[in-house]
Amino acid sequence: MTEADSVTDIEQLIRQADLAMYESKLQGGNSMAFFNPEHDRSKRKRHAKKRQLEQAVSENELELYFQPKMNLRSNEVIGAEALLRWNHPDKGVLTPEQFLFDIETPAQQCEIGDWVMTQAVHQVSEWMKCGMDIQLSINVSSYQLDDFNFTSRLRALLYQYKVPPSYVQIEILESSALELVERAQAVIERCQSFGVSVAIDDFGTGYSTLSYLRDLPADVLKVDKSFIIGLQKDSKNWGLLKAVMSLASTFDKTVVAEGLEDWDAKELLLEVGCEIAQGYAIARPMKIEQFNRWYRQEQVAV
Ligand code: G
Ligand code: MN
Repeated sequence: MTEADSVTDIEQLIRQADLAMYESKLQGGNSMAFFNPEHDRSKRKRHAKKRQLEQAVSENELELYFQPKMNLRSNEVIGAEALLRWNHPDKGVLTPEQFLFDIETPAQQCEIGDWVMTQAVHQVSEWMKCGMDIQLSINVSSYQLDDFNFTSRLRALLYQYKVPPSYVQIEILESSALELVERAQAVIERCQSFGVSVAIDDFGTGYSTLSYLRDLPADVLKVDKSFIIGLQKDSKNWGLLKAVMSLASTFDKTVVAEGLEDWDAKELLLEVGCEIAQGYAIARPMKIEQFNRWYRQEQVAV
């Protein structure tokens, strides 16, 4: 062991003893506490992740991708969904599933959600300036649903960027809507009161009961991709989709099929009356420049 090593070791020991003392004080003092290396490691890891994500925002590493939604009967592009990506300096392009679960504080979750919403509304206003009338869907997390400022913030953004509310749709995961039924109900009603429509995302995966379908006043059901991928080979999913279409018609909701990966499923969707779809067969989520090029080509083709 070198002299430098032993100095570090002593400093480390003092730091660890200090942490244990702090822990004991947290317990009200006059108690014993031991330094726990496992807790220390996971705490450091959490801090590192939090810092990395703060850096991602400040270094402009977050980016929105855009995936179109299409009417399969008319071949018209009827809107798009904004999808968050993190251009991670070491790990490449990450999807929200790969990093949002790591964020533990509701405040940081809301901060990212707010960044997405601001960029999305701004993008709609940019499209409007060049004559592209595209309704954009924005994913909203359960943390945002639980934030009492959410709807007024959305309204303020629409006002700031002069975007008509009908050009924006929010998507709430079925699982978050079920977790916070009353909040979801309030947010949906509030959004609709000023003209923003609401979709229930990943529909069919959140153990939804029929009473929620009746009580949640959403405009759109986005049937989860697990029911649509390989539809042409799966009669059970086909049966479920038919049942969803019939329920949707009873409750006056529009259905969007997500995960259309294969054009072979198109006729089946149209046969049950599901006209709107999103998925790799139409286009993958694209960076803004690519999306704009794609959209212009589609306009020429229609
Ligand atoms: O849950 P939500 O609908 O927001 O999920 C959208 C995600 O699904 C995006 O990350 C997008 O990349 C992915 N996605 C979009 N279209 C398809 C598709 O056709 N197949 C599959 N497997 N994933 C898709
Ligand atoms: Mn979505």
